[in-house]
Amino acid sequence: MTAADIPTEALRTRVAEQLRRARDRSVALTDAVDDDDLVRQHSKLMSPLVWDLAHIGSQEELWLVRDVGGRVPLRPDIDDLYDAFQHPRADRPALPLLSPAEARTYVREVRDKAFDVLEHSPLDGRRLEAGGFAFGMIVQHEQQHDETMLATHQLRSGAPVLNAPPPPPGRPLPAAEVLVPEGPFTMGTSIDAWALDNERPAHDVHVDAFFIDTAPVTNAQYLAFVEAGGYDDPRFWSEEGWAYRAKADLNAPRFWVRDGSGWLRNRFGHIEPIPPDEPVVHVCFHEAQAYARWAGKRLPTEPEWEKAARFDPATGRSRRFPWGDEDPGPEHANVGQRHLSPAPVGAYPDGASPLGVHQLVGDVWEWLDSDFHGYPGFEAFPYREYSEVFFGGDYKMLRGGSFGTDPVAGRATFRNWDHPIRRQIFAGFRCARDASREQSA
Ligand code: AVJ
Ligand code: FE
Repeated sequence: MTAADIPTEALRTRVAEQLRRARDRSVALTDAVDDDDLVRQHSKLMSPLVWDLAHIGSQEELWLVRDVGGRVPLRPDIDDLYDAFQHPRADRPALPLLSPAEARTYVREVRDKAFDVLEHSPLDGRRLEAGGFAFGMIVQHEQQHDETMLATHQLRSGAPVLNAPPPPPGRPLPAAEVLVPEGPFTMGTSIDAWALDNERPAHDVHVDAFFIDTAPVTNAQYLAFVEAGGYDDPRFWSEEGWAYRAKADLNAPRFWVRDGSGWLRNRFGHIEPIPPDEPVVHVCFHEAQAYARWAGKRLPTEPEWEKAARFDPATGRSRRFPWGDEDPGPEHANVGQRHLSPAPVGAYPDGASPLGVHQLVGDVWEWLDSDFHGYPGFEAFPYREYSEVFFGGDYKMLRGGSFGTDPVAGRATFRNWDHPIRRQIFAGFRCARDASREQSA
């Protein structure tokens, strides 16, 4: 949806639906475990689930109830506890957090007020309200934390508690890679009403011709790298990657479990065979880069990825999604936690880009060889701590969303970033290579 095109009452209905959908997911992710599991830290990398829940409410109170609504604060006393910049994740379990029951009551009370604010907002006028931006931002914030909570579930030990049907079957793809022609394309957006500050403004970027894989690297392909001794050969690793590989003793993707001479995986508590045709997931940037070098390729850059995902050579336009401008249906992409794993390669022929690149959106976030910076003309909005404070930091870009990313935060302009050593996120990658030699030949 480009919310700007929608009449106000339809937009209000749309916002309400999106708020409800996000909350249903947050409730499902937190009701799936007992109170003890909600307050426990399952990994130093993650917050206790009950922190995420109350933090979702806290951001909603800040932006919708107080700022948009101009209402009196519900709980000004807890602002600091749920400010992500005040307390690193590792410290959060020791804070005097709201109990699970208190957190549930709090997010419900905030939501009741937010719905009242929605009823009265013109969804127009000031920039925060135009096109329902603040509501869209808060929906995306909740869905992003839901994906984070899903990653916490993956880190949790004990019996499985989440269920979903398996993804659709894969199919052979006509080609392993395609040529993306040289030339400019429009990167980012200035018209998508719910696009966040770091996706703006739209601007032309020249991209040299390059080849990009039509699918993400699969478990079978990655296993070949593991078995070929890729983890033991410094030629394939950057200096920084090699040092981290040694320090963290990396030898396979996270959640792969040794089984005699082979491997199984732990997926949300299920120990199971590793499906060969699914995109590999839970690798860090350094592992992705080492694989690409071993394969004689490289990771795409962020402009390359976005051009492959959005550029329509027939019209020269950039699309919202690889398949067009409409939001993903179940035939387009593996998103929204409909399934609890990536789908095998070729499972979404209707989701391919005009150039024939598959599964750019959904399945796994894709590591890219680009750092996080603002686009030319970037303006922090509505707060510097969403994007700007991370510019120039030790981050690599990720694009396309995973099986755990809701489509509301999964458009092809959406930018994600993380430290190059992180493996708990649902991240994989695809490879690219220069086309310059072929072009001039
Ligand atoms: C955009 C996914 C990197 O989780 O750190 C959540 C999203 N920002 N609350 C994160 C976010 C504030 C952010 N990422
Ligand atoms: Fe947050």
